[in-house]
Amino acid sequence: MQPEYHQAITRRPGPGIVRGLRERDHGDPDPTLAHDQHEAYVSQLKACGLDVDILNADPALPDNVFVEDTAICLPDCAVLTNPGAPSRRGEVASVHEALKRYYEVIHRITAPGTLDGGDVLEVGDHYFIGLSARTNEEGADQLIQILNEFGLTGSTVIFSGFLHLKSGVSWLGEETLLLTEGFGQLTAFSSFDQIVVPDNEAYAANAVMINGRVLLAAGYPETLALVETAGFETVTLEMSEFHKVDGGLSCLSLRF
Ligand code: CIR
Repeated sequence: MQPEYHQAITRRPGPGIVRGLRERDHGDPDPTLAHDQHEAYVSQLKACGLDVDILNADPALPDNVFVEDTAICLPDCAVLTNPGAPSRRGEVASVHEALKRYYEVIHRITAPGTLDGGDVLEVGDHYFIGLSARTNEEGADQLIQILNEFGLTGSTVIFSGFLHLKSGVSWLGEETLLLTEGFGQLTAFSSFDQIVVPDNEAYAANAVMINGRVLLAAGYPETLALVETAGFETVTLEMSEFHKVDGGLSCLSLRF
């Protein structure tokens, strides 16, 4: 199955990005460079045929550029998340306002359930939900119930070593996953065609496939070669400033 996307929602990075959450310190992101990298990202979304709704940054919410974590966009309904990091819960309200422009039906994950969009991997009609420091069983169960209401299915995946499930695995359409070696060994992904990124390029496992084109982080030549050899059209984007606060390509947009 090859989905068709028409719309994206993104949010400009603000000066607050310097205070973004991170698991390890690689230095603060430079807001000006982050702004330029984000503009290039938005241009690519447009080049892939998407209309892009760009929300303004809220300086009080350091991580709000990572809109992917605040909602799951299904074909017939959107689901607002309850992000696992308390400092990120304030991001949901403005994404809700934006989603009302596109969805009549909007559901919500509620406490004690927590769920980050970065833990939800769409593979056609099935959604893999990573259980992480941000997404708990209760949040995953609530999402699976909503998926089932709309004729879709979901299942949980236990993993370690990454912030979010999609930090280590991306769906490239049909039966193909781009993923780290460790994720490739998870039973959930054993039946897929796997493009395995080398360990020293693990960050490149977070990619975005939009309408036949694969967006990859720049600076990971072996992964780029593997994806191209598998027959995909690719585009690379500089992601250095988002990487410093644990963000990848998928985190920067909601696509539907
Ligand atoms: C956070 O820790 O929540 C942000 N600094 C990074 C979020 C990245 N989002 C994603 O992987 N979906």
